[in-house]
Amino acid sequence: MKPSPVEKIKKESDGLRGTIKEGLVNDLTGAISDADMQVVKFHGMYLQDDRDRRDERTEKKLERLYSFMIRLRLPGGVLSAEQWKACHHIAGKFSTGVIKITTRQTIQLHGILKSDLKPTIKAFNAAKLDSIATCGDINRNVAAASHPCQSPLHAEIHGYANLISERLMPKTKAWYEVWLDEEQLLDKKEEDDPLYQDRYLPRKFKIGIGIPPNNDVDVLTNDIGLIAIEKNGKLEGFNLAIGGGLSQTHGNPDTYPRLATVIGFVPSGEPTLKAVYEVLTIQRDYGNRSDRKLARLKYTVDKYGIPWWKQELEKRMEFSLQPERPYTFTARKDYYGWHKGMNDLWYYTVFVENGRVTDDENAALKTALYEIAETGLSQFRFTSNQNVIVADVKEEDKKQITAILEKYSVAKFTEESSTIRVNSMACVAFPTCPLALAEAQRYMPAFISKVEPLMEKYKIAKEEIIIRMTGCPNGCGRSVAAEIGLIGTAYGRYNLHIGGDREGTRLNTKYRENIDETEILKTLDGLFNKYAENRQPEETFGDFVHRYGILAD
Ligand code: SRM
Ligand code: SF4
Repeated sequence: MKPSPVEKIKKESDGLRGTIKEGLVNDLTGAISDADMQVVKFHGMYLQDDRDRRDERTEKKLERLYSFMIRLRLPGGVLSAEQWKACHHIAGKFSTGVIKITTRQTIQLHGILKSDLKPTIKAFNAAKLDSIATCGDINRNVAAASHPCQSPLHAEIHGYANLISERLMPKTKAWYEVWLDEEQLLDKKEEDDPLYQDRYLPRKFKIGIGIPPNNDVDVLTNDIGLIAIEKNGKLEGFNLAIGGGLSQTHGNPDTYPRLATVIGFVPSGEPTLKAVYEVLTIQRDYGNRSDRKLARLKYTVDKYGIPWWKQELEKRMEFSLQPERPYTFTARKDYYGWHKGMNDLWYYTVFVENGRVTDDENAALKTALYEIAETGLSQFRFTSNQNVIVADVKEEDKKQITAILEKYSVAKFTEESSTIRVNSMACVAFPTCPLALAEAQRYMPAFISKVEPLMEKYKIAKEEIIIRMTGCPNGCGRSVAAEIGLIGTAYGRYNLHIGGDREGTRLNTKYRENIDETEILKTLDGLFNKYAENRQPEETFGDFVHRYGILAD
């Protein structure tokens, strides 16, 4: 089958250099060439335009209002106070000013002009931060369980996130050459890349590490999910799960969301790293390079089947997988407010609505986090639910941090927001995402304000129902893995999905198609009524939907 055009672009990109340097100095346009658009993704950036202003620009016969989004590589999502301050200043100087925490524990800045790309990357580099391989057909930011209070394994697991990220980095030095003006290597052989070669992977690749019993990282939605197995407080190794991925395309029945399948156990240390590496080599060699809609690992897993995968993986690893070890997930959430870690340090999880760090009518969050960073008394950890943890705070410094959180209404917004709001999540969508069909993060807060009274009405306001919205079926806000998922179909219209479980081990199912807000609220009203009247003690909304046969309606 004929390779997709992106395959040619990768191969001919001269180690991901393309003609980016030339494109940067072409001031006739705010954009870059179509081929370079693909190449810069591997450097952690996307060419976008302001979709709110497309019509106005077309009318004035102007080119689209182009700018770039940059996404950082932050395995496990940790920033020091100094790095937070740097991000704050970089965001203010070169981007829209909003620091966007993503669903994979990193940050994105939007609205960066082409002429500001190099200064932005240079400023990040000065803060020891990079954006290498956070997009493109390559391993992305490695996500890991966020809450240090919850497991003695936490620090060790974060060590793995870093090790895996490093091991799966591309060998090309293009990022340093293009953005930091470093000298070109004299001997290109140093860039020989046994993993990615010159073709990289057929498609994006994601790895998450979870620590039961909290599945805050949504581990099974990743191409590779590593589930930490502990015995007497020590890490024994990981259950290895492969083939997770959430995207589907409206009207294309060959595409589907899938949770990863656990195929066995690998001991900690080198065997884990080897197993991960070889899953990538198999996907590199067997993944679909013709149809990008069918190129994710999940399709390669289903095409060849689990027995074949195990056999091929064992052959390449040169050792056998052990039988899967027992584990249970009981939650998938962030624990807001102050909690004490096993290391005697304190952690305050701040609710960041849809991951947008800014100052607004609810709280002066951006100012507060900057002031906290200035004290130098904490680190910052991002969660896969788009929140931030003010982390590693000493007992004696807690008071000072609390005062700042209170002064700027951050504590109030975190502690007094409704249960449904703090368990909600939405992807970026308009105005920057080129693939958005409907609003998500700009609409979700107002939508939640309309769901809250329904929950009050049926006295279920304390239920921790997971609700998520995405502006299209790509699933960036993991809407198909929610108890209630809204998936954009057209402007103002969504498919309503219900029945995912609270722990992240069962996807939801489409219940109503292409409905508007009035219809969504009416449907939820009916569902909440049934749930309030017929649920069993402790039964979650997602489980009730299945037991009560709602999906057959
Ligand atoms: Fe995503 C594409 C934003 C997590 C599945 N995603 C995009 C792009 C880059 C649009 C594009 O291709 O031009 C979006 C940029 C919007 C913007 O303006 O910022 C975008 N994705 C995001 C983020 C920022 C959503 C958020 O609000 O936090 C998340 C960044 C994560 C990160 O830090 O790396 C984000 N994307 C996800 C997730 C959730 C996850 O990984 O846990 C998924 C579903 C899981 C999965 O990968 O299957 C996801 N994004 C996609 C897809 C569908 C991929 C596929 O298998 O077909 C696309 C479209 C594509 O790749 O063609 C996409
Ligand atoms: Fe864009 Fe769709 Fe992802 Fe939302 S889910 S950020 S609309 S690609």
